[in-house]
Amino acid sequence: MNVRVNIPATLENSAFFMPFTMNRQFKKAPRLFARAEGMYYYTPEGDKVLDGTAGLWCVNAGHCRKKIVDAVAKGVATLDFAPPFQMGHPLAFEFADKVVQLAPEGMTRVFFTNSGSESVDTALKLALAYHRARGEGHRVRLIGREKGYHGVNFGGTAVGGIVGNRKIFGALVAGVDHIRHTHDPAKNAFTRGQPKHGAELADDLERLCQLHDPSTIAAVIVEPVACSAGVYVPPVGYLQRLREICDRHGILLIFDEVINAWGRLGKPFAADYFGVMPDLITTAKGITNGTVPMGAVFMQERLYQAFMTGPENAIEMPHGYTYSAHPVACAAGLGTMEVYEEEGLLTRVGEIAQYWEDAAHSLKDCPNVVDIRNIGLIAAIELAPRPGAVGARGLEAHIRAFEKGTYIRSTGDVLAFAPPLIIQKAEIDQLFGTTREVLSALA
Ligand code: PXG
Ligand code: PLP
Repeated sequence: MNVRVNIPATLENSAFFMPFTMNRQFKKAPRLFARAEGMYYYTPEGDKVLDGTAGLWCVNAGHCRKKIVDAVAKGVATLDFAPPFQMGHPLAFEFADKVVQLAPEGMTRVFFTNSGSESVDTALKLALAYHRARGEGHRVRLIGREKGYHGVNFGGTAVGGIVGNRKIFGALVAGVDHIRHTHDPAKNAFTRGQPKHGAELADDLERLCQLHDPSTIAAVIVEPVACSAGVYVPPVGYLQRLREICDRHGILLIFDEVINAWGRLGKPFAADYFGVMPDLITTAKGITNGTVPMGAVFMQERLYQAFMTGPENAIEMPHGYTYSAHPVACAAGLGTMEVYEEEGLLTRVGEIAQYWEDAAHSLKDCPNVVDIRNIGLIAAIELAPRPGAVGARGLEAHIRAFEKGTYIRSTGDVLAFAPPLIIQKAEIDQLFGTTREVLSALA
């Protein structure tokens, strides 16, 4: 397919205030994608670029999959919008019943949102409301973790632990605290899979319980594998220990699986992979293969039932979005689940994870590489920062890789890899082969 694309003469004065982007630098030298297919993006000039990041960790089945494209086209032509409050449409119920079947056992109910950020704020509100509904309205505190990323709404920014994303936005939400992150390069550098050291870092939650009194804490939210801040894999036994502490004190455990879910680790959800069951799971991204914005919050049956106790003529949860369970998103999601199931994508990563791990760690001898981390179809290569210019080396690697036809993410000086789950061995070789060339030439 050869599509003509209009390239603006210059973007330098464009009205578009780009998100999480160095606007002025980018608009002087834009990097644009004009179309996509399978494992590849194409620039407006027609150059082919291998997608090493599944878009932004979301296009798990690869790009422009016919079944999903057709489902979206049919969906939008059939029902463009339906009000979600006190009204409904069939696809919302069909999709909810479909995704709870794929969700970890016991996650029987689902609340739809339009993004990971909305899922996180929804889950935090559900946690507070759940305790209140059970007569424990004194549980008002929310606990996150250093280096956590939980989106950009106020709740998610507050429980998030990336300093640069928080510091300019004032006091955020009251009553939030954070446990320590799990990154320990002195003991765990170049670990393949889960680090051996660090389960005891979960005990930091016990410290906060003793500081605030556990009866004031509503919920703890963590990413099982923290992705956005630079890929931090949980130490062996760590998540189990968090679960035990939450159980001891009646605290809800929320797994933020916006990235981890939908096959990224070789199981449908990270909760399945690690064998630890949270009370709530937030997700988004891969739920529609990134095609139409959508997010979801899964909850255990007892949480749902706690809300179903008042008079039937009262709204049980005064929360929701204009676009909750949007019909076109539900259509995209149903098409996506069909592709995932037909191609076994929710478990395929198990077959290629070893090859992936070996390929990632083969770059250990490249200049400036100080750590390599991996799990499932996720890898991170951490570079030493240039003196006085943290992040510059990482960004330059990202740009040079793009110029060589490979798209990888950089977050600070960490390069992040998380391609579509359909990737073949030759493409894994290409991804890390290009990265080797880039790193070898990078000062
Ligand atoms: N929670 C987690 C764990 C995420 O990874 C969000 C919440 C927010 O989702 P939305 O859909 O509101 O963006 C995310 C999103 C990166 C990167 O480069 C990661 C995300 C978003 C943008 C960039 O690592 N994760
Ligand atoms: N602000 C105003 C003035 C609104 O009327 C609405 C929704 O009706 C919102 C914000 C929330 O928008 P959404 O439901 O798309 O999140």
